Amino acid sequence: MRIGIVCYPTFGGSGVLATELGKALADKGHQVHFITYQQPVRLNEFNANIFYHEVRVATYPLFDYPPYETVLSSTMVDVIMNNHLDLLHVHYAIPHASAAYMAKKIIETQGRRIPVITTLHGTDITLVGRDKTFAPVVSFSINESDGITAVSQNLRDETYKIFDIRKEIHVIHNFVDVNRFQKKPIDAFRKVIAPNGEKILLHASNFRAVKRVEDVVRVFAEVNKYIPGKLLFVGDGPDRPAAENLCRDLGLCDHMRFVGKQEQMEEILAVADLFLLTSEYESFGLAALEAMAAGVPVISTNVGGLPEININGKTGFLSKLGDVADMSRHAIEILRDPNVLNKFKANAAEQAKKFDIHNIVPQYEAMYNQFL
Ligand code: GMT
Repeated sequence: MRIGIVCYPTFGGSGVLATELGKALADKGHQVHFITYQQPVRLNEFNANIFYHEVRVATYPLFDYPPYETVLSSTMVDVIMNNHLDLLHVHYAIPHASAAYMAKKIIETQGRRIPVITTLHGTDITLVGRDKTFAPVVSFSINESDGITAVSQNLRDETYKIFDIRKEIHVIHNFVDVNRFQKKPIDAFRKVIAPNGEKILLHASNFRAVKRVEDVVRVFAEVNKYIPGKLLFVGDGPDRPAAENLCRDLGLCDHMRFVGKQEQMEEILAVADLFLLTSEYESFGLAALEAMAAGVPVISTNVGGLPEININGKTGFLSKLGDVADMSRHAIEILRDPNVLNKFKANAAEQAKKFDIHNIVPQYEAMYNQFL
């Protein structure tokens, strides 16, 4: 098939998932055309079946707000027509689903039809999408998509609750290439982070308010009273200064490192002992799944789709939102006994296999075939 993939090119989960899907489809012999405003961060190796089309918005003195969505639709039309695409798969509803609707209508005037699949990722529904400044367009463009997928059962249910969706939403869980995350820890790297054999705790996100990164710091502060530890923060975003301030207030800066945006998550996860995810909402929690694939147990909140991947008392623990005491207690329970830690590590790695790339990508292919 010739497939167009529209996504955000950044480190956010939807962009990562869309890029990994495109790469996997290309490996299976499909021709994949990425359409976005920047080379996606995980699109970092050459593949003869992968093409990248940049959406370039021209500036003009009249435009206080450059019309990205218009240019995106025009680029979609151009790529569909000139590369004879069979199907368009858009990730994250805003503004990709409405831009795809416009492109689809334009090419219909030229006698071409193309199915549009929209994958809902999370905040496009539960946070941004439900805001009344977006909601009518989001709802309309989801209903106008030929196929709709959600990355968890929870997100599917939330979408039906929030919008009047009259079509079937198929759940296709996010996936991970388990093989890629089974890296041996680099001893020298571990020694730099934890020179005295401290346990390494990890958080990776875009540091948005929804992640509650200050709770991560508080959990670590509590754990560190009983178990010598180091906390690695991967990623960047608006709440990073708040996390840094809190670590200064608590006198913990020597125990924490903010390593910024990183592409080689598998190398970092290979040295980690525990992953912390304290979010207010996660439709799925791809970062947690990547941790589990690397054999890292997860301490998380019990929100959204997280209970669909993190099994309480087995692959980690689930706590109520904001319950720092409970999360700390569970983290200590896992970390204090090497036998317990090893059991949780093995369980986490085993659970991740259910979401392996080889099990999930065929579900997308089956869906494409259904709409072609
Ligand atoms: O807000 C984010 O964390 C980024 C966002 C995105 O779309 O880039 O992530 C969402 O999609 C990911 C991939 O499907 C999910 O794993 C995340 O749970 C989801 N984030 C939220 O629901 C907050």
